[in-house]
Amino acid sequence: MLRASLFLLMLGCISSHGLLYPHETETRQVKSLDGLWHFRLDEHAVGESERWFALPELPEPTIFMPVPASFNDITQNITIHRHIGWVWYARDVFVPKTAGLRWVLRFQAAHYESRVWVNGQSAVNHSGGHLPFEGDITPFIKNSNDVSSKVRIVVAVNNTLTPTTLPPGELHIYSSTYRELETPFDFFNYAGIDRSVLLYSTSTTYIQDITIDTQSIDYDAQHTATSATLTYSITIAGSNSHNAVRVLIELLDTEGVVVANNTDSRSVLIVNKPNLWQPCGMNHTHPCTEHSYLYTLQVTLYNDASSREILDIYRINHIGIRTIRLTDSKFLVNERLFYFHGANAHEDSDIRGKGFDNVILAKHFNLYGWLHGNAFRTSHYPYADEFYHMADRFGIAIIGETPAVGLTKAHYFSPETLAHHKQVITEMISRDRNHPSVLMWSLANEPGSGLPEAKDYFSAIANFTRPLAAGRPITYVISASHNSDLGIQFFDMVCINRYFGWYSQFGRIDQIPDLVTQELAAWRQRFPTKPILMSEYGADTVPGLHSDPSMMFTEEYQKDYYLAYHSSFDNVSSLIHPTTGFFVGELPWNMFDFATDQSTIRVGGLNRKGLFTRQRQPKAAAFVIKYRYEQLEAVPTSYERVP
Ligand code: GCB
Repeated sequence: MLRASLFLLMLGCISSHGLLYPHETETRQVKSLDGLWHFRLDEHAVGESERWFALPELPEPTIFMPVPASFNDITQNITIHRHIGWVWYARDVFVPKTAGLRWVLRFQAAHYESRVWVNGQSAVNHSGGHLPFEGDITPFIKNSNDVSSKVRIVVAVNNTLTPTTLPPGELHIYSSTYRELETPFDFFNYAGIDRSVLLYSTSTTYIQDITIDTQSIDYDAQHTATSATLTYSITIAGSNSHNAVRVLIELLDTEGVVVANNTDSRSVLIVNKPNLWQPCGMNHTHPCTEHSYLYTLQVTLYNDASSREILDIYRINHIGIRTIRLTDSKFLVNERLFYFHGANAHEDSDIRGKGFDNVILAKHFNLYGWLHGNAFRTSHYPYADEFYHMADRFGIAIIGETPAVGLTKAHYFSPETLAHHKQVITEMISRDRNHPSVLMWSLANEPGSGLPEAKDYFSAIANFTRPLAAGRPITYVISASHNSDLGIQFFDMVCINRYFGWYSQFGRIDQIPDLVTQELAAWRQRFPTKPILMSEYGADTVPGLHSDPSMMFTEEYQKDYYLAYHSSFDNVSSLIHPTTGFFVGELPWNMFDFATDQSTIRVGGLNRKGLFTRQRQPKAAAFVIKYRYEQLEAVPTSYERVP
């Protein structure tokens, strides 16, 4: 029921980043700028001094470049493939001029450093790939006598990584023709405008940000949810900072019925008999091919306390009611044990590189459904928003990871990197926190966490993130040994990547079970109150290569490799041993083969640890994992009461 008291929001006193997904509503238009843009390399870095942003056309030679896509694999030109430095994109667009609207130019991501000009004027700059950035371009739109006016958008993007970027990198200039970007991570540094570009409108006074979390769920004796309390906050921004507006917050079920509402900008919603969002692939939930329950949050902004004039409406259609709790040995979702069993991935595919594509997106989720895989880590950077939307829908758990991969040298743990890391964490959590599928934040992958510098660095990262974490546990993914890591003590869970039988004990599948058992026991002994997850394990496999007995790189070896790990996992699994187990999940490396730098261990420039090829066809091990996950799905789980 609508509350009687309507709170007036005074504008102008609230500031927040606001990375709401650009959805179309009654008050918002969204225009896609995806398509073919004019593109050229800037090999001598002269574009900015020659003011290419102010020219009617980019200087020749230009080519057509699809957006979104990484530029590297679109042509047969090796110079474009391995280009390091600036590239330029340009296109014109018609923006309808409408009084009372602001137009925002939004880049879902571009890698790495971006500068954007609109009609020759600097409109927005951003540092860092994998996360959106946007700018209000209304002031740059020319006045004309027509109802619409042409807008020229020019974008320069630079993929050079440095010791203070995330991920870090180092440019080595050996001669005028020989430059290499050292990338201390194992994936190709694809670049360009690799996610969609959108132009969207809002009213001049608008809903800037929304946060919503499940605070608590009450259950009856049969563990049926009787009520849930959600906390939310709404941020309003706009041109008229002295105006008073009011806001209506409504939660709608899948039938469109309002089940809770409020008129405070920051308050709670109480939902009776809520339908819970459930992660898929557990005995008590649903298969990963079926939908989880999602509500819609509708926020309506009215002009003032008395008028019914609507200024803005925004809807989030992926609200999941669920809680997360970690005990010393279990990962609980809705107070029931959750066991991560999926596979890690990369945003990577033929021709597109890291370019977003709905075809790849849909195939991704169809294959997780086929595999009975209920989780993935967004290794090693935040993925495109659309992955989170689909994961919410199917109940697939996400461990959201920052691009802090490759922090392997002491000088990378600098104050500059720390400041940027905090900025990235803020942007990632601001963008992704309302997705119920995000169950944990991973703040780095395989840092040099045994280096003395790592201790203070990760203490600072943990302290910074904890108040922002929106109810999720925090972690980072470890390659260091149990007795050398200095940072995980500040975090909630131990996630380890281990490659026994691949990067060590070559060909010795027989050694794997004991090594895994000892490894898990050693971490448990050091951190008896933190659950443990195997966040990577895997073996490169060339599809079609066979041998019996199995040899490294064959399909048989990959099968044997996985089977050798599983008995050791099961001995300490919290799923199989609810009272003594502490091992909460397994994520093979990798779901798909993916591109990386050329080297003697990367046949064809690919990391071939995929259960599937880069073209998304299964290798033999995919059937082993599918069979295992079907078995894991059948294990019944108990309900843990909050003490
Ligand atoms: C790892 C890294 C991952 C690599 C993988 C490998 O530990 O986290 O980025 O791709 O090993 O295959 O070497």
